[in-house]
Amino acid sequence: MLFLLGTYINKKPLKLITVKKLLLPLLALLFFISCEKESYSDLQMEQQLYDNSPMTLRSPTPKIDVCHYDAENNSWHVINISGNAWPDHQGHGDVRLDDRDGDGYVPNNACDYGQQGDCDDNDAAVNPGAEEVCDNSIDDDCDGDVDEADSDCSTSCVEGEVKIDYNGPLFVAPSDEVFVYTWQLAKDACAAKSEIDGCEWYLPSKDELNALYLARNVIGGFDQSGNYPGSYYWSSTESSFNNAWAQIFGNGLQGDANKQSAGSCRCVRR
Ligand SMILES: [Ca+2]
Ligand SMILES: [Ca+2]
Ligand SMILES: [Ca+2]
Ligand SMILES: [Ca+2]
Repeated sequence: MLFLLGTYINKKPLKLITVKKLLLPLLALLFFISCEKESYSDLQMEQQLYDNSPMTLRSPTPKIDVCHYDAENNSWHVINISGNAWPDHQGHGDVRLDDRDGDGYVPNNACDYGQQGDCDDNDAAVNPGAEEVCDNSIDDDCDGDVDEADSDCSTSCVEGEVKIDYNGPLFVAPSDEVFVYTWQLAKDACAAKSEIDGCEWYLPSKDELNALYLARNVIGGFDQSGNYPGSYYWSSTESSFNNAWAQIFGNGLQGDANKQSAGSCRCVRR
């Protein structure tokens, strides 16, 4: 650089304006070299610090957000602390907000922080976006209602349906289907009923049908005259290729009947 500068000075008379023109790029160059050296030495220092640092510095404890009470201002604020510091904060009644179970929801908090409402931040299956499971004694969707008390577990598919207990809850339609049917059409009638209300109705099995007969006065609406075909109820249980089981609701007798004969149909669901 100095050599080039010397050559330039020899060829032309040195004027003040020329010196200015030369001085500025020269200073810029020196500044650039100086910054480069500084950054390099910073890097070296950081590298040394990293190499000599204890394990905790190399793998820092994850930071967590906590909702912290500021007594001076009587207000709550989110502060970001080291996970190690959490035990010290517990005594302050702080609320943790780091979504421990990773389900996307944090607990309700006075800081109005994040997607709130996680009533169990140790169980990713429990949060406001979950579906209520109706038999686990847990408020899965965090709406304050557990299992059957939750309207999501409402068991009503049609008005007046009756729940009886036969190998668990068995729900019975409140009335017979409107016609008498051959066996296949009786099965179809329950399938069609499901299409209408979205509930999974089906023609009861032979044993389920007998449970209906035993509870006939609680359920109501059966033809108990004993007359064919209205008092003959189809079950879904086949006895042969051509026959299926039916039950007479006049006397409770079960017998197999030709699938082409007529009978009443009472749909059930689980
Ligand atoms: Ca959570
Ligand atoms: Ca949860
Ligand atoms: Ca539940
Ligand atoms: Ca619930």
